[in-house]
Amino acid sequence: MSINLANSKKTREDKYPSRISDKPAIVERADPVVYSTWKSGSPLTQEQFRFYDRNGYLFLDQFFSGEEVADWRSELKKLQQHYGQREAEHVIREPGGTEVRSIFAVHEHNERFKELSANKRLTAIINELLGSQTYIHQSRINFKPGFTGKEFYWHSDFETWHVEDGMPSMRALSCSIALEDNFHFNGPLMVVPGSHKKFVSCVGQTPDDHFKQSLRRQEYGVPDDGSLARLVGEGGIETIVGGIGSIVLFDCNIMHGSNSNITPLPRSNVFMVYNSVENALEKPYSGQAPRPNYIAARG
Ligand code: 6CS
Ligand code: FE
Repeated sequence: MSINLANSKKTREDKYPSRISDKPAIVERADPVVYSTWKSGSPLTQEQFRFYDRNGYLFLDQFFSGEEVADWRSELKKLQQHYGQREAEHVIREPGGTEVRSIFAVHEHNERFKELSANKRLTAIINELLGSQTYIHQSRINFKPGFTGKEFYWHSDFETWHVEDGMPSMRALSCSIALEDNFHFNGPLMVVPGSHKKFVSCVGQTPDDHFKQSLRRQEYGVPDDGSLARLVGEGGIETIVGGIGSIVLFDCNIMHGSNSNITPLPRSNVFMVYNSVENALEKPYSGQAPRPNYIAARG
């Protein structure tokens, strides 16, 4: 169902058209999931490698030690304190509230998180899965504070990164690192295993400056009920729970979301998004202006 977009000199093929029709559609993924073949000596076991390819995510318990995480946890508290009273464009507040929901570009503004983004044990795994060197497309802390942390509705990150940031292919992944315990009851990440192999073309037209709304509560670029029900019917729903220091790698196109947190226990995670250097952002497929650099890094 790909369509050709006329732009400047040459037409550009859009393998994943979305938000161009009032009818949803589901198309097959046209890109590999993993971009290399497993060999002994890989930082992942063959079983882990296969699990990620098949399911679109991989949970690694206690990947970072308590000492490694201690620094990031104290940075987290300092940032939450600092921006509790101060506005900044890369700081997003909860919908209908003032609590800090997300802080973007932490790999740029904070030395400790910059080091984390370049962690060798982590990037060795990620570069193998993506089959190339990688760079940070986006980083953020999602605080999901106790009592007030609102949901992140179901979505494919790639649908947004393709339409609004011009990411050409599915050759990116997110790494979420638990900086607080992620229990089954305080709004942990939920994924639909296997959904990364299907692209849901969403309905509706992207509003201008959509990110000013979508990062608080996303209403465009989200799947229709029928498509979501079909994906869940095929793959079910897995809830990713894990203690501080555990990580989950998830493919750019896996359908995921998380519920509101009505417990006293915050579910604060730091997310690093790695994009292949072979998959640099182009012009947004929506035809609109690119989103700011703190959301989508452009070289
Ligand atoms: O628009 C984005 O890039 C962000 N939105 C969501 C819901 N997940 C990915 C990313 O943080
Ligand atoms: Fe997301």
